[in-house]
Amino acid sequence: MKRTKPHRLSVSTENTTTQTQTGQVISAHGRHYFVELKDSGQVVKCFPRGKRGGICVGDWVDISTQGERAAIERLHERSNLLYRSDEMRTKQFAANIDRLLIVLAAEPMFSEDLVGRALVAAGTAGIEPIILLNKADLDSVAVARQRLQPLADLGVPIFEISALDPAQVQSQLLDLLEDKTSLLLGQSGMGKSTILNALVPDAHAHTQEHSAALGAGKHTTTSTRLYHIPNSSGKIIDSPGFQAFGLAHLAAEDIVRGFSEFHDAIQHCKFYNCTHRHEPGCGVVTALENGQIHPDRYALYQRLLTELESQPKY
Ligand SMILES: Nc1nc2c(ncn2[C@@H]2O[C@H](COP(=O)(O)OP(=O)(O)O)[C@@H](O)[C@H]2O)c(=O)[nH]1
Ligand SMILES: [Mg+2]
Ligand SMILES: [Zn+2]
Repeated sequence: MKRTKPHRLSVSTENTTTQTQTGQVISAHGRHYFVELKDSGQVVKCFPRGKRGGICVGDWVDISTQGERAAIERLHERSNLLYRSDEMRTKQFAANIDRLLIVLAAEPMFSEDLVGRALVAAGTAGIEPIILLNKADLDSVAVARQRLQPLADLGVPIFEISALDPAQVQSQLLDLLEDKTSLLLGQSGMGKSTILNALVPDAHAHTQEHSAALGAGKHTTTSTRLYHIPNSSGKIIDSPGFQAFGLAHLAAEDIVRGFSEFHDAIQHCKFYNCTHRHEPGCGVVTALENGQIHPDRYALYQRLLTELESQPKY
């Protein structure tokens, strides 16, 4: 669909045709975005038309280009959106994701609380989670493996990898990533950028080691970015680390849904509106007492509900 616009003095008269094209947002930088065009693969710097916030990496958009200028005109409907909310602010991780790759390591030791939250967020957004237990070359991996046992028991797939061995990472992960868009998520220092480098050698993602070698001090990924995996139809998104993972945007029912091990137990609750805390005849509390629900998971559930209740109401 082509439309001719009247010439304006400030614009080059060579190209005044407005073109509308579809593309995917591959990185977001506050005011502007980089969009990869679906047809040509060309990457275009775009500004949102007007005050349209909320566009994030992974989004499909229609853009219009006129000469050198490109504007995002329309945001396509998303299949999902992964985000967190902390202290009244929401932070979007990425949209249209098939897989959440939760990257963990024993050095520094990962936080079980944050992993639990990421799993709840994935569950409620309908995104399949996979845990990548990285730095498997270190002896300390045994401690991490043990701490992950409750999640392994729940059926969350766990892959042990060493990102320092790219050939091994490729043989373990490439099949899994084929045809999918996967998001690398985890605390900083767990090895996300190193895994990305193993899968996308020309991503040149700055790892901390890289910069340390250059004497530039620690460098951490500061923005989210989508990459194509070479010789694969898979896409992978690297993201900055996070220290908090608030879920206050979720309703209590969403939180419950994020705990798959509660599902059967809930069938036995006496009250239909049971919050699974102090109600008599609660199936979840019974399952906890019988050792069918792990106490750490139940404690996380209680923390999430308490946080939800302490949110200001509008
Ligand atoms: N021993 C070991 N170190 C790793 C491994 N993967 C990453 N690292 C190191 O861990 C540090 C943090 O890695 P980085 O990829 O920047 O983590 P990110 O913050 O999650 O992106 C760097 O010094 C990496 O060299 C691994 O599999 N084994
Ligand atoms: Mg990084
Ligand atoms: Zn209950």
